[in-house]
Amino acid sequence: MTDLLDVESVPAYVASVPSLAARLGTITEVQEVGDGNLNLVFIVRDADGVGLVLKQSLPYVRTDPSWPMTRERSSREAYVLAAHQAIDPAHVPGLLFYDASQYVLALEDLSDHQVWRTVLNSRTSSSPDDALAAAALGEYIASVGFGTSVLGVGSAAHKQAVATAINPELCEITEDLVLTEPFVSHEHNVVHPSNEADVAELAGDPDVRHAAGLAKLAFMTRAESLLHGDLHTGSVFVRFGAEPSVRAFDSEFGFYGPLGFDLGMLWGNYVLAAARAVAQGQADRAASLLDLGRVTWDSFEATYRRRWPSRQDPRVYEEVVLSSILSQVWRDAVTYAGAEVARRVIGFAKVADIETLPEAQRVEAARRALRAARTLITHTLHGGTGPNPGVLGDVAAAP
Ligand code: SR1
Ligand code: MG
Repeated sequence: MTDLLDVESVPAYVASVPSLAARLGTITEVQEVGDGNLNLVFIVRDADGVGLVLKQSLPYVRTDPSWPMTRERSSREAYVLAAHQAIDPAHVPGLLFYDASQYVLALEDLSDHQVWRTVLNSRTSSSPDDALAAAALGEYIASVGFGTSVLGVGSAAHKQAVATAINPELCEITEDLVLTEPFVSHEHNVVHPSNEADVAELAGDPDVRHAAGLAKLAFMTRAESLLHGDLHTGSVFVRFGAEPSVRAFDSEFGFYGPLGFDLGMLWGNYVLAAARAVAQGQADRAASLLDLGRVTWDSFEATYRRRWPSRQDPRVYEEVVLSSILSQVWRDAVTYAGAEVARRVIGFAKVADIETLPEAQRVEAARRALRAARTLITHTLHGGTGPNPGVLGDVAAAP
């Protein structure tokens, strides 16, 4: 029997878990701060300001309660978080405790951080802080991508982990929302009437559906690394200043998939932020947002190359294999970036980058984003080779 937590019941819940109760004095503050599509999130603090976060999955989609959703996603998030924490603790929140019977994760309190998307959307000029975050995420993606792959753990451990970490229900959401629905007619697809022709241009391009189909197959079949699975700028906490910190949270969509997926999700969100900036008349800032793609790639590649000498079975994994892996990751990432842009403009889970703009700017940002999406999705199919770290800037500069 599970009970949904609320601000009144949280103190009793904490008291019932000795390891959590020991962390806090008398609880003086409980706030529900969940603003995502899926879960309840509480920040709990004592009189000294010591805090922790409780995250509990609901049995349905928070933003659409008629849509049932497995609560086992909490176990998957706990698994991914623990695995990523073991490899790259600096870039994820600490997992303090997991309660499988109540679907509750207790997490490190990061309320001195902000959600990166919120920070990006509030800026009016570019900031070197964003490059810092982009580089940290490249490091994270490469560290956990390499560290959970066959190259990092070897054949038997990888096979076992792939089996343990299956996440069919949440993968199906991504297969539908990211890799199918934006390219077909679907009730989830809603755009401003002035953008309908832009959507028709994208969805009417047979190369877009061809590339999306291949990307979907790869997502469903290529169990390379334990991914975060939903690495958009709203899944990243940042703290800038004297003690910078960048943490990828909300890994409930995690599973073993193509490594380029996490990179592509992030790149797609840089494009969305840039589309917003252009529509706001901030062309220079848009260019620096697109350059974050290069920053993340450079840091990803450098980190991956640093880890490469520790690979399992170097008998056949020679340097030439490293180059091929990096090219494959890059090609996958470009396609997934395009799919992410398209679905955030067209589909069920839209983003504040576009949605909070005044109407005329919103239409312009959506139009630019959809054009970029089309170019990105078809880039590899049209012969685009890589790694080309500047691809996002190239796409934006295309006529
Ligand atoms: C029904 S879930 C919709 C979206 O929210 C999550 O954050 C994922 O991005 C998912 O695609
Ligand atoms: Mg999320």
